[in-house]
Amino acid sequence: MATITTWFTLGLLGELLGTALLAYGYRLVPEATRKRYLLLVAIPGIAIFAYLLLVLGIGAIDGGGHTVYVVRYVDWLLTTPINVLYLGLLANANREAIGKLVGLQALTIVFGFAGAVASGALAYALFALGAAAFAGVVYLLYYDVADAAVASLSDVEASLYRTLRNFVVVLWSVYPVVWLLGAAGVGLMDVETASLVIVYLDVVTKVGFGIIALNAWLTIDSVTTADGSSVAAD
Ligand code: RET
Repeated sequence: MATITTWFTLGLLGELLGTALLAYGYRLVPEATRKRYLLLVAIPGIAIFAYLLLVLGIGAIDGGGHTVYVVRYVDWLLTTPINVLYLGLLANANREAIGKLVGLQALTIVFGFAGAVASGALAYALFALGAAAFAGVVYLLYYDVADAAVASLSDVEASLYRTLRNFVVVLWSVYPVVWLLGAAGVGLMDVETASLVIVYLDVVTKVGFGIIALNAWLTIDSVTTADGSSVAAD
């Protein structure tokens, strides 16, 4: 029978393959966007370590009657701010907007973790704070940062911004639902099912985000190379 370790092993393989694929793409994207592209490789790259620890059975603690996977939160604390940082940089948003975006996303994860180890009403209060911080992230991505994208980017690049932004908002919104249904919340979803869903989402959100960007840069590069104009720099 498949156990939780099976899901973690699949997650590890997914993140390994994804990182290798995205690393290969580094030499294919336009030179001016390469530095920023490294962020996309780092996102699944960091998760390799998190999944390695999970497979080895390291990084889980008891959160008052249920298991809390600390490494998972550490992974998210590092990678989700990097992910929104990439969106902010892509949109040429100002420092203030990028700072808020990264800070609020980090707070989302910190509050979610605190809620997972707390119990009773406090757990839900902390969850609500995390949800409020995440609402701030979504707001910025749809308004301030989106406005910056429209004002500074070509149509194809602004369209890439919107695709990546929608991908993030839709898929990331499943995480708080799993938190609520899982052991940290009402407990309708057992730990194994929640882990399966999260492993699947982790690989799709991290690797999928990078592949969409890679694919878009390859297209943008071939189009602009063909007509002789250049792509916006870093
Ligand atoms: C928590 C609980 C508190 C409220 C909210 C949450 C959102 C978590 C998110 C996680 C995204 C993780 C990703 C991982 C990729 O590997 C912390 C569950 C809103 C958005 C993208």
